[in-house]
Amino acid sequence: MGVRRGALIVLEGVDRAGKTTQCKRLVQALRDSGKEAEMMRFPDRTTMIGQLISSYLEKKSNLEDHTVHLLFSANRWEQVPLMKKKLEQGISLVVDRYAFSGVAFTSAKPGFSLEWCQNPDVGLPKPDLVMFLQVNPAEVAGRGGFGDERYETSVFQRAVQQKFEQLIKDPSVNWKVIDAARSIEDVHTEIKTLSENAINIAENQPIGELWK
Ligand code: ADP
Ligand code: FDM
Repeated sequence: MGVRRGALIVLEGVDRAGKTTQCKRLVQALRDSGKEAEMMRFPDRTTMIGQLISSYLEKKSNLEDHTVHLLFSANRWEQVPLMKKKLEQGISLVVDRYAFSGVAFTSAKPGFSLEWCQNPDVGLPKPDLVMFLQVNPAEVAGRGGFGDERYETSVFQRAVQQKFEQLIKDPSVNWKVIDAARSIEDVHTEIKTLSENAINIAENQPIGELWK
């Protein structure tokens, strides 16, 4: 009997929704219950492509909008061999942002259709579960202000939020909307339960292909 594969679990949501906090808590909880789990995040700023993206986000360089979109996608594709290897070894991956951020952020810019934005990510490993941490901007104002990076303005974040709301309607993706305005602990409890279910289901299924 082969090793049961791990699950690909993604957390999405706007700035300060609690994605990073919850990814870390989830990995710890899964490990505590004897499951193998690792955290990943996109963009992965450590690679050569990631460094181009990081410099763009820090406003140290400018990149044409289509170009940077394709770099974000390439930054996911370059991790695919490693992701598949880990999943096949039985390690569940908990991922802070994925292709959905890619589409929501670029399509919030003028002149970009959802379809054009999705195309470069078609065929990526399909998440077994995507949790959207739902908050309204007024509720998270107390979690601190915006930083200085590109995209960190309330006007742009509202446009991004609307694009996420369109993406969530896609029934080909296993979306779960989480009320992320609750305490860290309450949000964690729900995320952990959903993730454990997804891990149990995924272990008997092949890895899917996103948007295909
Ligand atoms: P994101 O990764 O979505 O930008 P973070 O996890 O970095 O969000 O959280 C942003 C800030 O809000 C951090 O200071 C974090 O401690 C705090 N925070 C996260 N979740 C909650 C919550 N449920 N309630 C209150 N504060 C939170
Ligand atoms: N972002 C992230 C994109 O525009 N496209 C993508 O494909 C991804 C994964 O980059 F503003 C944006 C979203 C956010 C920034 O910030 C990354 P964090 O703080 O590293 O998540």
